[in-house]
Amino acid sequence: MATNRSRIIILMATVAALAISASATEYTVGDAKGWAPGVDYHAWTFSHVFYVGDKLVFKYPPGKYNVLEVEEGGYETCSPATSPDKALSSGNDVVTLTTPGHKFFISTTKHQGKWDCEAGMKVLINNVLPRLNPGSGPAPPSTGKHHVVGDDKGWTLDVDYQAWANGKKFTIGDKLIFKYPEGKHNVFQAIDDTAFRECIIPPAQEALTSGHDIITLESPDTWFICGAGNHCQMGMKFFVHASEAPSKPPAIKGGRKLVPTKLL
Ligand SMILES: [Cu+2]
Repeated sequence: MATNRSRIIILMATVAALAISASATEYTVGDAKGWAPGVDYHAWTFSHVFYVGDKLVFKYPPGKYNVLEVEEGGYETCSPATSPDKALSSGNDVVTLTTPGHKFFISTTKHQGKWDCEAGMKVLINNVLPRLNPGSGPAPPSTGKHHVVGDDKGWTLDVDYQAWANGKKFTIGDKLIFKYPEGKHNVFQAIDDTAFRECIIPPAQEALTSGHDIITLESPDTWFICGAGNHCQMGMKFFVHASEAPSKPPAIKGGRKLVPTKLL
């Protein structure tokens, strides 16, 4: 009896642990390279989508560098507004992403007369997304899956996006995330199949241009094209067919700090 009960408790604990690991992901910043000068953190973040509740682990020789969350300005200029003594410096620093939006981290240390931040020890976590299934904490309601267009290749030339899209299942309410170096590409929704086929670019003000554009699928058929140069003719275009969500999802609440979801 006692054994049975303890087995059940162990089982429940295991299930709980699995549920937690499925809902939050832990990322080692820079993967095997860790937190160090000269690592391309932009490339590292590019292939990830971060959600509220995920953890970042900064690994480095203890005391050599540190980790300080800063505002965008501090990230751009490598000059923290907050006092550097708030920095983490254990060499194995874990930061939980607790709110949606952009997060900026830098090292405020200096080696051989040079700021490590200026040597590349800065990372921008672009647009942390609200968690899809509210677990612990007051996660705002959200629906649908997130799809990074082109997966780790992002939005660029020389990818067969139609093949990419054909291999996925889309539901109305899902979000597409277009990642690309700002200024190189953009994202338009073509008005119909003809405009899509003929690469008719809508008016410029309808473009999404942030380099991290998020579009919510709101209708069964959506056509996406890049309006830069002749990228559309070169194949930066795809068509998505989205099925109705099985049960009507709650309307997406306004006022959330997501990048504009749709321009029509
Ligand atoms: Cu393009």
